[in-house]
Amino acid sequence: MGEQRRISRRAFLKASAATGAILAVDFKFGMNKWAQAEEKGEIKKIPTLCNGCTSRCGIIATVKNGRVINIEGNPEHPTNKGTLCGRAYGAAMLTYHPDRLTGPMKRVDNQFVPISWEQANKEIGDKLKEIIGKYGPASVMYMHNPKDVGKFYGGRFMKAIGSNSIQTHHSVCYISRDVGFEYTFGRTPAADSSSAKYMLYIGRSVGDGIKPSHLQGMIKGRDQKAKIVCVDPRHNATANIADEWVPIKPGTDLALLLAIANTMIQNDWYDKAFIEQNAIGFEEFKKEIQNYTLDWAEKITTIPAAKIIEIAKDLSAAKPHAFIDPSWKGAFGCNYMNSPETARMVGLVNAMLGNLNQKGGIYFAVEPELGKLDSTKHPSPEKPKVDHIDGSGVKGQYPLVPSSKGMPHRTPGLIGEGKVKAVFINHFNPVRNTPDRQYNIDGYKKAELVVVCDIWMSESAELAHYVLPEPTYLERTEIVEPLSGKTGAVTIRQQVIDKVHPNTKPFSEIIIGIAKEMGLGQYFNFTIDELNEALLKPTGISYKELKEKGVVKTKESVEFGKVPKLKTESGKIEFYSEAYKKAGFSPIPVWLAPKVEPKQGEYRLIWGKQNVHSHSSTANIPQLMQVTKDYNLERVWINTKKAKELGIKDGDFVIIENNLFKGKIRAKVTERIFPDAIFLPGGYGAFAKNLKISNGFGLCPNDFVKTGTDPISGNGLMMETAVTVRKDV
Ligand SMILES: Nc1nc2c(c(=O)[nH]1)N[C@H]1C(S)=C(S)[C@@H](COP(=O)(O)OP(=O)(O)OC[C@H]3O[C@@H](n4cnc5c(=O)[nH]c(N)nc54)[C@H](O)[C@@H]3O)O[C@H]1N2
Ligand SMILES: Nc1nc2c(c(=O)[nH]1)N[C@H]1C(S)=C(S)[C@@H](COP(=O)(O)OP(=O)(O)OC[C@H]3O[C@@H](n4cnc5c(=O)[nH]c(N)nc54)[C@H](O)[C@@H]3O)O[C@H]1N2
Ligand code: SF4
Ligand SMILES: [Mo]
Repeated sequence: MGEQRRISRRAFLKASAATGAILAVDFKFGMNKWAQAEEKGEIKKIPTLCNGCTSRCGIIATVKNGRVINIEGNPEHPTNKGTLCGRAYGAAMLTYHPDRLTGPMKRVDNQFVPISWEQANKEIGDKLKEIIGKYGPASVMYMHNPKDVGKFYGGRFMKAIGSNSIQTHHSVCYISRDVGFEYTFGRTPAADSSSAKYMLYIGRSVGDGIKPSHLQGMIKGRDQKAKIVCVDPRHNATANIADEWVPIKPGTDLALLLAIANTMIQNDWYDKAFIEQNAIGFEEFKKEIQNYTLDWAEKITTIPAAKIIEIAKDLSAAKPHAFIDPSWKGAFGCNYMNSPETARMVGLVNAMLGNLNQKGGIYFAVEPELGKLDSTKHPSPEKPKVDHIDGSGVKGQYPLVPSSKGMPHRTPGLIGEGKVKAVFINHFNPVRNTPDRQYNIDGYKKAELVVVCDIWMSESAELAHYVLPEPTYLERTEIVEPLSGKTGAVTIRQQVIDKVHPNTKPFSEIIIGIAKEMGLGQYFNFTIDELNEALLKPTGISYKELKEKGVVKTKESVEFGKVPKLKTESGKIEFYSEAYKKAGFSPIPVWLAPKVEPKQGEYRLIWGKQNVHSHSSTANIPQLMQVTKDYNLERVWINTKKAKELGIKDGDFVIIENNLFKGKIRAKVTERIFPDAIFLPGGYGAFAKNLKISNGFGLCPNDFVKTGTDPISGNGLMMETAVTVRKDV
């Protein structure tokens, strides 16, 4: 034992004296009895849903003496089947985090001062009425993390005030993917990885961008000898499991897919009968696709022609038990000008495999239809008649962008143009999580009213006029949610402990408070329990049972082997889209280059998830931040050869710069990244001063990206940027 750790006789006596003092205290206050009572406290196990990320896995919380002392995965929940990722444990610490907001606040002379809920509701309600009176309801924007409780209460409130201006995080997540699939199949499919023989993952890091069921399915498929190929500029966490990593130049997956389709057609490697029966526009597509030769694709993507042939051949040899994964954000979610077209091509190549609702192919998930409130007792507000102020779904503007999702990255610009006057932000941090810090700060500062509902002072909350605190997910009940999958189910997030900070309010109650103040209380004349009973009614499942189990299966299931009904305009798979044509875009997917082409000496900045963090918000959780520090996870990935040219060694500080931002960070020098790109993890670079652990740590890719929008799907072009890299001297 080292010298300092040896307890001296003097120290021991001192410690004994302190123990004596505690015993004396106990004699006076009965601490021992209290401790014994605590020890014997009843243990309760309550199922609910994790809030560590959007996957919302089922958890079972162990509660003792009013505190959550453990969480474990709910084995019955289809999203995670009993497993949890590390972030779930980090997220559970949020409830007891010292940075939490404890009551409503108002900004006065650039200081936040506590106010009462009555004052907050009255002032926000009055200001909203004034803004609606002066500028019309469309100038009020609601921005949120699109979960059912926020959709229901926020959506109903917006209807009640007559505004369609609703934005979700999709334009910085997966809007292009959904638009691409919408105009191909009428909806986004899922992959049946557990039964596949060949799986192609394009820009999907299954072990980093975690949804446990995706990872579980992929591993099951692999264990049954499926071949897994990962196309990514980076050797990501799918490549760790895959048989093969195929590096690609970022932003060029569309060229790869066009060439795969061409190869399949030229060699008759596609399912002709399936296409004849279920698709339209294939002849026109066939003509266009001839332009996309292997040599052409090799030059654009850097993938050798022979490898492209091999992928096309393997896919078709394993069809219909093969798929290209519908993916999430990485390659075609919201990153490049051509993302929606890449998504369309992913859909069409899958269609050529005839794999729709085939085992080991792609399938359309089923979900139970939930009930509604009785409208004779609970009047429903009418559908607003005004257009979405950001142009989503509006002819002549962004006709193909779903108006329920909108384009939140455009809001600061719309505030600048005087079109948006008030923003209500719930469970969303657009100031940090959309591109271009200064554009965001300048924009939100010009709004007449910014209200933010969060659990702590995010970057967006710092710019608010009013901050309204929610209790954390363990302290509130939300609405019953349908779960989609191979079979349907319903699930619920429910309160497992009393509020730690009694002056916080769940979002549902916050909305009701403001609505009442504005004279719209009639639209919210029900409790959340009454609403949940109504939602559950058609399923025949009792509210009590759902609360006991956390998740209950419903009767729907996917009919494998049968082509599902398609919800496109034509009712068929669309190789040729009339809707695209009407909107002024090519009805057949054609090659579209990325918007930015890095010049000599520049690098494309790509970025993505890490398995221990969610977006930019969990870095403020000390236990998760410690993992980052222990493993140097904040470093920027630079290719070994390039690093050598630049005189950069592993662990050196480097400067990353472009005309928007300059930042310093250590380098991770690795063979695992495409030479002309660098990779930053997306979880760092917080600048909100009250996020005391994450503030100022690491870099955020959004700082290097100029705000822009793709005209087809409205995506925020989050990887359309080039930077320079040099050694810090
Ligand atoms: N740990 C963790 N898990 C999460 C989340 C989280 O924040 N943290 N968030 C959840 C959410 S909301 C989402 S959207 C998903 C995202 O899940 P994913 O989409 O899988 O995650 P990303 O890391 O954004 O992107 C995946 C890969 O795309 C690659 N990529 C970038 N550009 C290109 C390109 O041009 N071509 C190709 N082929 N690949 C490219 C990146 O190198 C990265 O490896 O994760 C979900 N799960
Ligand atoms: N830098 C960076 N930007 C990103 C990403 C990234 O990984 N890094 N990912 C992109 C993707 S894929 C997506 S989906 C979006 C996600 O973007 P966001 O939806 O903004 O994601 P988060 O950062 O998880 O959470 C947003 C806010 O919700 C707050 N919050 C957490 N729990 C609660 C709660 O219980 N109630 C309330 N009211 N608020 C809560 C957090 O404190 C945070 O301020 O970001 C996109 N942009
Ligand atoms: S993937 Fe992890 S953080 Fe996300 S909901 Fe599931 S357990 Fe929680
Ligand atoms: Mo996302």
